[in-house]
Amino acid sequence: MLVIGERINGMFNAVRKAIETKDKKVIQDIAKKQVQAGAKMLDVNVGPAAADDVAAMQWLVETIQEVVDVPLAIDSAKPPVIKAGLKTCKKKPLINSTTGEMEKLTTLVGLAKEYNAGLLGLTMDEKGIPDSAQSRLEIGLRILAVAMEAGIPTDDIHLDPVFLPVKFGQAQIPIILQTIKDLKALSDPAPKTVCGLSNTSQGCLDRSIINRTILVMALAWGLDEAIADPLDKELMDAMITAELLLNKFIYCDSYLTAYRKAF
Ligand code: THG
Repeated sequence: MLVIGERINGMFNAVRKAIETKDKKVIQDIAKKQVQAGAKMLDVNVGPAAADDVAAMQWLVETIQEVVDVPLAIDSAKPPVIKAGLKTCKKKPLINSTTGEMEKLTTLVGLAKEYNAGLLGLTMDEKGIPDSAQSRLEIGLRILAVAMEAGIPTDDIHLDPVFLPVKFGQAQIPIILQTIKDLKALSDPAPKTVCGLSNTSQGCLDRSIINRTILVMALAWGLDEAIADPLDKELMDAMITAELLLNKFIYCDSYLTAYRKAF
C-alpha cells in the first residue's frame, strides 16, 4: 500500500512554528525521516494558522524538494493554495483535495489537467459528510464521472470515504469500511481508495492501537493508500503483515525485513 506521510502539517506545533520562522531544517528533517521510514509520497498542509498560506505552501514545497524526491500531495481546502503548490512541484503531484461540490470539483479538475496531477476526492459536498454508505458512494461516483469526462485517467483518481474520529462518529466506522469496498466497484479499472488514517484516533487516549487496527481492517476492505504516520513502526509492521496475509506478496520468515529491502 502507498503510505503518504502525514507529518508535514501545520496542525503539528513544530511544523507551524517552522513555517512562521522559515526554519528549513525542521521541515527537511521530518521529510527525510518519513521517506526513510517508507513513505512513498508526502502530504503537505500549511495548517489552519498560516498567515500567508499561498506563500507558505510554496516555501514548504521548495524546502521539502531540496532534500527528498518523492512526489507530494498538496493538501488544502483552498484552490489558490493548491495551485501555488502544484506550480512548485517537480514530480507529478496529487491534489488533496476536491469534494463533490460542483464549483470546486470543476476548478480542481481543471487544475489537475493543467498540471498533470492526480486528483483526490472526498466523498462529501456542500451538505457535509453524508452518514450513509450509499450517499458517500453517490458523491464518489459524481467525482469519478466529472474527472473521467474531462479526460483524467482512472489511475489518477483517488477517492476518500472520509474517516471520522471513533470518539465522535463510532457508528460511522463500519459504514466507512463498506464505502471503501463500494468505491472499488464503481468502475473497471477501479479508482484508488485513500484515507486520512489518524483522523480515526483523534481525541482518543490509545491512538496507536486504534490507527493500527483500523489500517488492517481498511486494507482488508480494499484500501489502497493511507495518509498516515510512517514513523509509527508498529503501524508499518501491521500494514506489512496485513498485506502478507492478504496474499499481496510471498511469505518468508523474515518478511518484515524483506519487505523493507524490496520497497
Ligand atoms: N483525507 C485527506 N487528507 C487529509 C485528511 C483526510 N489531510 C489531513 C488529515 N486528514 C490527515 N492528516 C493528519 C495529520 C495529523 C493528524 C491527523 C491527521 C493528527 N494530529 C494531531 C491531533 O489532531 O491530535 C495534532 C496534534 C499534535 O500531535 O501536535 O492527529 O482525512 N484526503
